[in-house]
Amino acid sequence: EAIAFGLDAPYAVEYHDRLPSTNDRARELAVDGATDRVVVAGEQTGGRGRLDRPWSSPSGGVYASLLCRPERPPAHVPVFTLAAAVAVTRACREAGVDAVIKWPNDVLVAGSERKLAGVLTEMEGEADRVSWLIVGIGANVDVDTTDLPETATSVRAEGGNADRRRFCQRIVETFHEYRTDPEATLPAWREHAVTLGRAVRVETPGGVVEGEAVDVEFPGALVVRTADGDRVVHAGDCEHLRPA
Ligand code: BT5
Repeated sequence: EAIAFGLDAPYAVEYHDRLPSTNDRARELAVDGATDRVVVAGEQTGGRGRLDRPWSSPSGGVYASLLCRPERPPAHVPVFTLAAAVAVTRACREAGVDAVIKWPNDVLVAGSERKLAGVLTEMEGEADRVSWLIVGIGANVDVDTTDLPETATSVRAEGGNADRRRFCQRIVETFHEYRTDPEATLPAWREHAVTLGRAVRVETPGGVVEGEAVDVEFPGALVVRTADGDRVVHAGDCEHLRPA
């Protein structure tokens, strides 16, 4: 049985000590007609990343899925993913860790570029309107790095304040701020991004794009300056080719 997490947030919170995946639980709630919920778990047994990659979800991390029904067309959904990345980055910085965003949604530690957090967005939409949107956030907060992949780190390991409740609360508050004003997301995202100005290699569904990342465009596309001109990349896995 779910118990309240006690966040002071504009979303009803459902807390579970352990779930397979908070995104899957949020989807059940969405299908039942719910909205404005946050599902939080203490740990996950089947945490998912993008493209069905696994997400290590040991106890001590923050695993949260926000369910809402923004009055927007499905094409605008990427902006909510960027908003979640901004929210996590801010929470990390407030916890004392210098976090940056790698396009589109990886939150890394500045310098080492080890991964602190990721975002998995899922939705169902009609032609002109999102029916439901689930923004799932996994953040390594009070976690020992031995429980994480080699490329990962945690707020605790970086010397930050590992108060999970506060971290989660700040994520929800910031996400809500941009949910109600999605156009404000991009300036905030640019401010925190480490990808802009960098040489990148992006694996897109349509092939590899290499060049300099020059900007991000609404609702979240990366503009890459290639030898053959500017390419607008809507989705893909991005790799920074050289250290900053
Ligand atoms: C992501 O995928 O970064 C999105 C992760 C979203 C997880 C949240 S937790 C709450 C909600 N419920 C879910 O089931 N999911 C969401 P992607 O960009 O595909 O990155 C996945 C890759 O990151 C993996 O292939 C690993 O290399 C690495 N990885 C796995 N677990 C990690 C962790 N805890 N910290 C850092 N990196 C990790």
